[in-house]
Amino acid sequence: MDSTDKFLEVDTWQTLMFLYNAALKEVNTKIEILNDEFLHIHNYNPIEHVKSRIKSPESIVKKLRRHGHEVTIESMQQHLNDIAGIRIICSFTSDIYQIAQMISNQSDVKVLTVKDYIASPKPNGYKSYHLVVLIPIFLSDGRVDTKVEIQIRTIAMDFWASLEHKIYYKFEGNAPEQIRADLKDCADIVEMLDERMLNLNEMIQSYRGKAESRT
Ligand code: 0O2
Repeated sequence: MDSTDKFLEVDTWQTLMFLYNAALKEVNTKIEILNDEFLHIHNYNPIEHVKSRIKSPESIVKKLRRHGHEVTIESMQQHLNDIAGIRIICSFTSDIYQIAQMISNQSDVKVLTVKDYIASPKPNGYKSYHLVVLIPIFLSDGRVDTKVEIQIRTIAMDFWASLEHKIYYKFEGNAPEQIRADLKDCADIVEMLDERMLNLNEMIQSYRGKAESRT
């Protein structure tokens, strides 16, 4: 590769990262508005917090290699959906589906894929709802549709996933059987906890409804 090619590659990389960052800003704003609207109408905040990130070059290379793909910018654009990623953390499982629906219904959002690891958890116990969407970015000379992966999960699911992620990397994907079994047990506890918290919240809502109808 001569120096002109290298320059062009750096330029392409910088343009792409600019687009992914712009797409994250767009999605973050959409989520903030939806949350504010929900608060305004239902007097309730479904989103606990939102995290967004651009995948690091190191993780991009690792993921391309893990899937047996060429390590090039074109290959990254073609094969990776989660270079720009947003994670929405909600209180209850029911919030997840509502938020996913509200995002998908927006006319400028095109849903490319949906993976519902809540209805069908991964064998290790991982639960989360993943959407890959295309977001239009309007530049001075036109529109560029850019991919963003949106992960939606409860606080409890997020707690489990962050510990599992650390363990996965610590053991390079080969954690001892006992640790994997314990993690799966914890995933079952997380599921039970989410169910109980949801039931508790429904009970609280019905008490509140009864109290309001009396006044
Ligand atoms: P990172 O470091 O979080 O960016 P993949 O399954 O990842 O090989 P794909 O098509 O991207 O391929 O699938 P998927 O299932 O939608 O997963 C994308 C992301 O979801 C992952 O990105 C993780 O963030 C998260 N994820 C998926 N499965 C698991 C899991 O078993 N445990 C945890 N903790 N997170 C998971 P990366 O690039 O793998 O990781």
